[in-house]
Amino acid sequence: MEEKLNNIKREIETKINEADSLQKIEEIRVEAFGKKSLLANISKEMGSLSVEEKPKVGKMVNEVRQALEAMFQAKKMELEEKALELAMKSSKKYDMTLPINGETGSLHPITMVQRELEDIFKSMGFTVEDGSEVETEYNNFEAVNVPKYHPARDMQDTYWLENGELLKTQTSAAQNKIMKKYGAPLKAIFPGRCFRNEELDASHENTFFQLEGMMIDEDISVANLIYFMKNMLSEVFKKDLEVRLRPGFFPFVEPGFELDVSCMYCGGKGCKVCKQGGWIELCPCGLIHPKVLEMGGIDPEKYTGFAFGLGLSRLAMMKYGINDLRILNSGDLRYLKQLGNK
Ligand code: FA5
Repeated sequence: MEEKLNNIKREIETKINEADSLQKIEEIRVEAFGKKSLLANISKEMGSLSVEEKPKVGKMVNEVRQALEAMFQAKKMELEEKALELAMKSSKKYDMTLPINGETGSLHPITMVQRELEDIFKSMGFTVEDGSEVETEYNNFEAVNVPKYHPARDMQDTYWLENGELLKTQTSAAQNKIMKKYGAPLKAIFPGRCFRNEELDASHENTFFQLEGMMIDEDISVANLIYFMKNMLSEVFKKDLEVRLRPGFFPFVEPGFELDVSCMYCGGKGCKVCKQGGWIELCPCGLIHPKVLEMGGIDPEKYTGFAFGLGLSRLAMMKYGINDLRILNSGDLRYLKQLGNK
């Protein structure tokens, strides 16, 4: 058996050494290692060996296979390199020695702000979660305490799919899944693209980004919420911002708030971006409704938590001094190029 194995090894080695094309080496792979190969036959023949011989021969077969596979891989790489070199030499379009003389791209302003926020929240102990863009009606509405025919649905008219699912209107759609996945205590943010059938203007798009966050633990209060929100905003804008909290209604928080930032374009005097109001609505938030915790499998008697839904597109707008949100989705490189370099 040993001699037979050595003969096979020599035979395959010679073939690998002589292979001069990628096609040839592929044929050798099938012949040498395939199901009907000589090595496979030897393995089958081992069935007739004695109990003492079997492990010895088995070890030898493995060693030969490993040595041949290493040799095969090395040869394949060598042939691939040669083929690439040849292709480059024969192609007039490619000259690897030419200096790169093209424009390089940049990240989209929303991606840049999103990444910055992710870093800020990660540094405060939050994990970053993903959510899907297509959601069930249950996750988008019911699981956040917005049952069928609730008037809060009117503000979030969306695009429905034929299978009854929808394009998510809010990142809150991921709350239930995340609570069920991790339970309490929990500290997570989940950015994502949202869709609404909206009347478009300088601060409303039908496709926009939000970044949602949740913190659930024992004794979480509004003070924790304010602390994290202020910290995050002053990190993003590198200065202390004027913010205001006013009562806001969302069926999934109780109490609920609207966190507004003073308009950066007009300094609070009133312009088309802030709809003459002097403030930009940026981040609705509140303490998570006990019913929402319960639907997420978390005991509301033991745990409380806060949630916020930051308008990421609007934040990018403010950070980069864009006065019309629609620019972000326009794909207009004249704007995006300038913003990418900021
Ligand atoms: C919500 O979507 C709630 N899910 C937020 C929330 C989460 C509240 C957790 C409480 C707790 P709202 O519809 O207000 O709330 O949207 C949140 C933010 O998304 C807004 O403040 C705004 O900045 C942004 N936003 C909403 N609609 C649009 C739009 N059409 N275009 C651009 N940004 C939008």
